[in-house]
Amino acid sequence: MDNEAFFTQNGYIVFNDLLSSSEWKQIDSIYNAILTNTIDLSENRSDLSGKGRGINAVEKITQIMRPSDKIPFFKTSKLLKECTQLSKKLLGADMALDFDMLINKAPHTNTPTPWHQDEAYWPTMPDKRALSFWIAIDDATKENGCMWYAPKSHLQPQLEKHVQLPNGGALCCQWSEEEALCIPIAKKSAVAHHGRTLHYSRGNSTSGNRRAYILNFRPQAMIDLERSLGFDHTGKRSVQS
Ligand SMILES: O=C(O)CCC(=O)C(=O)O
Repeated sequence: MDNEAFFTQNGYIVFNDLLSSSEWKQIDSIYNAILTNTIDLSENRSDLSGKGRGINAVEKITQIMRPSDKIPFFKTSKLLKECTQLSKKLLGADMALDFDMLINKAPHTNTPTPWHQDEAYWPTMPDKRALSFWIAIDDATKENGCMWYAPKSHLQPQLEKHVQLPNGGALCCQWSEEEALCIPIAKKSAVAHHGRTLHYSRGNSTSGNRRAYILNFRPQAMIDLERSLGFDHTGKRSVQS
């Protein structure tokens, strides 16, 4: 079965060795500088597990939205060109980059990303085509929090019911590992999923970081619609009704 057919049937697809070694090195060093605040992207930085209490609260699932707004490398990378082409092949010639983000699970933080469909985070749109490339900057394993997918869940006619975790945390719905597949991938590889595909990751119980860089694509007309609603994926502007 070719990639397009597999993705159409299952709602996710793995691309091995998508990132070149030279671009991996650049992202590795930029990513570390961001995590340690040597490059300050704190404006768009939050903890998907919800805000910890107290000044010593450990950030468990660091999420940084739209790093390419501040770091030109991400806008000119071969990786972006490659993912753009793949998104057009999988979902149509009008697919374009909507936003990018970094998600890291810090060592020994053991905090799952709850089950969800990305679409639950976005304004309702007439055209539901959307694709995220989850690119592993570290080897992603069951133990450090690789992605899990519910195959064919992108074909569900309705979104699952989602609620927000306390203290500004992630959106979540009810699902289980028994109804899903664990997809470990090596660093420099990627797994792409549809905006409606149910997914989750276990917590990181290892001594290293679990860094991922994510690129999200949708039809240009839907990006224009989002922006006209004041929605830009920074969480700073709310959707107008
Ligand atoms: O990195 C994770 O643990 C979750 C990523 C995710 O939910 C996404 O890319 O949509």
